[in-house]
Amino acid sequence: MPEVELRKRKKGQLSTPAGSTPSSKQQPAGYSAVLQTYSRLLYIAFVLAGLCFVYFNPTPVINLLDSWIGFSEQWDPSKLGVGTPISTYTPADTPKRDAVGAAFKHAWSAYERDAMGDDEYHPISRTGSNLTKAGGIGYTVIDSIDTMLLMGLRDEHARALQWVANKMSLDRDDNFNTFETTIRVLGGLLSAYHLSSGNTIYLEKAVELADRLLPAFDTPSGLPQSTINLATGKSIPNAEFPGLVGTAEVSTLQLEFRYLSYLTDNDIYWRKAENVIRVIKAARLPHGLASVFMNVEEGQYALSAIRLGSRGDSFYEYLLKQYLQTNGSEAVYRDMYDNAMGAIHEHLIQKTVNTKMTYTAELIPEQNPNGQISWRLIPKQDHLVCFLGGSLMLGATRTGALVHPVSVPPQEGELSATGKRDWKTGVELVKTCMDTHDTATGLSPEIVHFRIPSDGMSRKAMVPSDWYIKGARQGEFPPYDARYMLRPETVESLFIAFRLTHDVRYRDYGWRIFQSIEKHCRVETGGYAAVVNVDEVPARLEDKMETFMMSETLKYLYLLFDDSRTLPLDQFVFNTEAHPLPIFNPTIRTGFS
Ligand code: DMJ
Repeated sequence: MPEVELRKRKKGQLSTPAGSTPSSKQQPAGYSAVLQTYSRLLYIAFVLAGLCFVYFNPTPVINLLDSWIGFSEQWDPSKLGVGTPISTYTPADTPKRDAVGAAFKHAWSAYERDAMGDDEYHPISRTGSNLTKAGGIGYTVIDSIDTMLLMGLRDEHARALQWVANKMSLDRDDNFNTFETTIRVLGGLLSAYHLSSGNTIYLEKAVELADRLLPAFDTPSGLPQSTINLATGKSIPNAEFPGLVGTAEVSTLQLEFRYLSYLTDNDIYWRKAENVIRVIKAARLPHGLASVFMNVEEGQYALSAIRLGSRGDSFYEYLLKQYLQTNGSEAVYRDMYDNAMGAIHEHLIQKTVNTKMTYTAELIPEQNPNGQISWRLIPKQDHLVCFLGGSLMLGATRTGALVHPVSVPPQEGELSATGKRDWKTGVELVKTCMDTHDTATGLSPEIVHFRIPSDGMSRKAMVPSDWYIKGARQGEFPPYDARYMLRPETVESLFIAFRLTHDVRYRDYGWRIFQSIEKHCRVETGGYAAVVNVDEVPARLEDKMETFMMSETLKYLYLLFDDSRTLPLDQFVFNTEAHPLPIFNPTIRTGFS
């Protein structure tokens, strides 16, 4: 029927078209007026009844409004997981998982073609480079092996294994970053060892590397130096920050060293790594937070920023993961973690002014002329902080659980008060991290600033209104903050959130990010590159594919879409570079409390 006719018919309300009911034809002339009066009265009665209901029952209505706007303080598991039904298993979304697998192949095959064995890859110039002049240590190869094993890429793995067996050398006479070498190479070797069902080449290399790293711990405090010469064992003080070491850097070696001790029955790695946490625990700041620098001589905190981003992030991540790694058997990590999460909630968690986005601020120390210190809150969040949403949710189901295991998603009564607090904050932080993908490319920037009432910025000028990329100006070269360097933290949290809720919303978010990466970061000749400005289309690319693209970003995306029984979170703990290590019952008595 033509649309015009339809419209006509709606207008002439009681004009009866052919084929309408006979009764309507026989209605008296004043009938429509009476009907209208009745409808109005009925409408007024409804409104009055509604107002009375709100007046006498304000709470459910406010809660409904709150949760609709997103501010709810109520525990509402149905809001946090898709399912009312509790499920322990979700099948793979095979097409999406395989698309991620194809992306990994696109990245790996380009690297293998152009730069096999080099530490880093530059996909636009199709070249490789090494971290030092002394030659590569397998940074990219080792960081990628467990992803190949996970994806079942047998041929690629066979060639990578051959490279490790025949060409990999750690006898490199130059300075290597202790932390980066541990998380990428040692972590990668240990995970490859486990996932390859115990290929001894990986374990031998892991032992060799750990032995070469050990001299870094020979400092007065026991905190490891930032860099170490892998050939001579000479550890080099930090040139940029003399006498200092990054807190996250010294406290993010423990999963790897401890697991190596477990595998080899050699306590030395465990003792050295554990001692670092002992020193940090003793140096505790009164508010329970960690500054980002420590003094390597005395093992005390140096006056420096407190943040969950660079140099702070994985300190908090590894407190929880050390507790998980040994099956909850070391209460000291649980206590330190709970203490830190309490302090984070007290001092760092903030809400934005307009849309109440949850974020973590940074504290910057300021000294007045009398030497007094005060702390200034900066509404700035690194992309790195996006690990925290998933981590808080995971922590809530372990240190904040009243039953084991908790349901998927957790139900009312299964979490303690702090568990509920952490879960809720975790869910909100994941949401915030997703919201910061609202850019021209759909990718999130390296650093985000949030609106605060005193910033003097016009609300109208803000798009989106509650966060912005500082220093970004039309027509000028984009600031560092505006880049997306293929970082994994948001998809890491999405993977954990999905596993703990089975909420398809997290898969949808992940798919959106993956599509943006494909659209803007993919280099047609092979590989993926960093984007210089997430708010510029077409995107300008930087000639670098970070190794964590293959070790973390694509692995977490793959796992997000894979069968939820792959690498279950109650059997594996992921190191900070996404290398899964099995949870075990410790054979070493530590006495650390
Ligand atoms: C990775 O190397 C590790 O996750 C590390 O902890 C910090 N972040 C990068 C990736 O963004």
